[in-house]
Amino acid sequence: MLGKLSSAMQRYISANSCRPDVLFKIHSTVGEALAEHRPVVALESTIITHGMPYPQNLSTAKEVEDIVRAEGVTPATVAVLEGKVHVGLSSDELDFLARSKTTLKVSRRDMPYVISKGLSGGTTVSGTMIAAHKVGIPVFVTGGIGGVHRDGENTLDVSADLTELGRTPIAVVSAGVKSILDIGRTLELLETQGVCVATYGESKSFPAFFSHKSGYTSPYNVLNADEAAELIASSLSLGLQSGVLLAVPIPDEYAAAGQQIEDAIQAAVTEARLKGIRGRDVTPFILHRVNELTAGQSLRANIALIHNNARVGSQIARALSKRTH
Ligand code: PSU
Ligand code: MN
Repeated sequence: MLGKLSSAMQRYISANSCRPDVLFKIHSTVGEALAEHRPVVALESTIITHGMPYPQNLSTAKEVEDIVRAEGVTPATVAVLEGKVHVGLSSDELDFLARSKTTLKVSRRDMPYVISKGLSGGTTVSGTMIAAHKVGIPVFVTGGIGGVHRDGENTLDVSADLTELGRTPIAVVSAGVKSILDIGRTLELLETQGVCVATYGESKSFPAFFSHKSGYTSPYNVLNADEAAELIASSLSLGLQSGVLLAVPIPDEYAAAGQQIEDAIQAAVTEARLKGIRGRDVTPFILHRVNELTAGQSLRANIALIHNNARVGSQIARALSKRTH
């Protein structure tokens, strides 16, 4: 009986796993680009649903897609809509995500529930990496990844983004790690997970999202898109099954307001603790409070660095596509 059940289950799983028509909806522009081996960049959507306020979330999502297109690359924003993983969104779908107040934050652990219930949500870095990998997009651009939270050694609040980077072969382009997190411990855990971390540019200094320097260094640096592509190609050829993290420093002109943002982060982290904010709500709460406390300065810097990451990530995707096809 058990044998029968499990073989039926096996058939069910293999029939449904990754069937684009059942679990995935790939936008035609993305499907065509992939079929023709043209470069594609994956983009996340928790930043839209939980990372930025309306309407800047919507304008930023559209600007980022436009930047990617202007680089000759196809954008593939990932989200779960009514229980299907969408890879590439229409303008109406972006609009829905940006305005909705009920969408969930979808990380690896949330995927089964959200899909089984036909719900909708923005995918985090970990959720987006899973989708990008299933459909064959090797490069993914975001603002900042999750990490080990401050006091994480006691709370064990460690983002699933870090373990995802350890188990899914995707190159994530980000501006490093926000100093709402414990950057030193985050880098330690990335090492344990076998994630190849490199700063993009001439310095090995590991950027802290709003500033070039976190006080920590990356093990490596890559000078340009070609070197980054070479690094990613090597990781893929080795079949390591782990990810690569490329940390792109924020453009100089936006890196100024460091201390004010740092003070706001300190206040927001303390407030989150006093209010007993836990689990998936911690990061959105802190992002929201830091934006309020800096009168929008953190949001402006955030938008500028995502634009920059989109440009750099697209150039990397182009260089990688040339190498592999
Ligand atoms: N950091 C930001 N903006 C964001 C996020 C992180 O500056 O929007 C989002 C990303 O989607 C990231 C997620 O994957 O938060 C991490 O959440 P958590 O810390 O709960 O793992
Ligand atoms: Mn967490």
